[in-house]
Amino acid sequence: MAISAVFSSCGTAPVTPAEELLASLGSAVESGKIMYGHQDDLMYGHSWRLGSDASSYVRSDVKDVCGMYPAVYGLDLGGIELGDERNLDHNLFEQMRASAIAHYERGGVVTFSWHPRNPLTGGDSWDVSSKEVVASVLEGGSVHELFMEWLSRAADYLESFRTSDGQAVPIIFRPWHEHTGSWFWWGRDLCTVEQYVALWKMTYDYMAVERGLDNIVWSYSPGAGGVTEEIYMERWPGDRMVDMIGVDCYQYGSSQQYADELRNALDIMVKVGRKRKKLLALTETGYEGIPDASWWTGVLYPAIKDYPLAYVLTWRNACDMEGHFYAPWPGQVSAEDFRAFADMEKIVMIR
Ligand code: BMA
Repeated sequence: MAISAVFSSCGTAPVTPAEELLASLGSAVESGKIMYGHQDDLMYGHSWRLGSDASSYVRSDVKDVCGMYPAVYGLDLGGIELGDERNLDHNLFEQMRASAIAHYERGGVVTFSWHPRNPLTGGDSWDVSSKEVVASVLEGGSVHELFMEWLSRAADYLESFRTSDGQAVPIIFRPWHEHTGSWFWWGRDLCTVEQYVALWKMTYDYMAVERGLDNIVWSYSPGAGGVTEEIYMERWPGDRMVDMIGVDCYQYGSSQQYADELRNALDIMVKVGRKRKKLLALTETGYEGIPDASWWTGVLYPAIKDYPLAYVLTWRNACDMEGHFYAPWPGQVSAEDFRAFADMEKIVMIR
């Protein structure tokens, strides 16, 4: 199913680029569509990486398999905070921007996660050696000034996404994700509820209010593991600072375990989304290495099809890590099944 038919009408009268995106996502959800997304799709694939000459951004493992691009293109800001030329997965920031604009101009949607360094220890996002990190970036903390500089670099970058005629590209931004787990420095055991909420508020106030970035759709995405409605909402930043809600959920064990965990999370999101009037998405998912040849139509699709999801995004196809991929490539065991998934009436891809 190709996207053009879906994105023709907007419900209310949106004013900002972010509101326009929310309105079109909302009408797609109302018509029962779910967009398919893939992280880093245009940057590299299972056995290739963009060179310096790749100006047209046409290569994609997903397209090589089914002839269509994912409708949602995920990217990560990690590294922007230090002004790096490349992000944590070796993508040139400049190429990320150019490919995201190309994707938007094809009719697609762009989303960013952020795995920033640890501002207190100098380690990475996964450095959980100190429980003082969130406290230290908040106002009055020892690295507050440094962290505000990090936020300003991220804001500069997100602000720079413009089409050739100067139109701002809307971006679904998903900061401080999987915070119900404790593997990132902003995770559940690493800061208090108040500190997490203050971190979100500081990020939002700086980017949305002080800098006035009106192209950002704010997305909240806890992890699925052991989540209850109470845990899902424990660190809720507030209705004003969240536009969409999601969940990150991967298959590690059996398909049944995955489907159960996913449905549990999606049921919670349906309740929360209804109450707070927020759109829903499966913000990260996948089965590493996709060893199940019918995973797409046999496991993922049945688990999501009855939920009003704006999109489902599978994680990246690393070209430099053996077996670390979440979308098929030509010849991969689930490629044929993925084609059937991509052709489903409900599933939205772009050409
Ligand atoms: C993780 C892995 C890492 C990667 C990180 C950020 O899930 O894929 O290799 O660096 O996401 O993209």
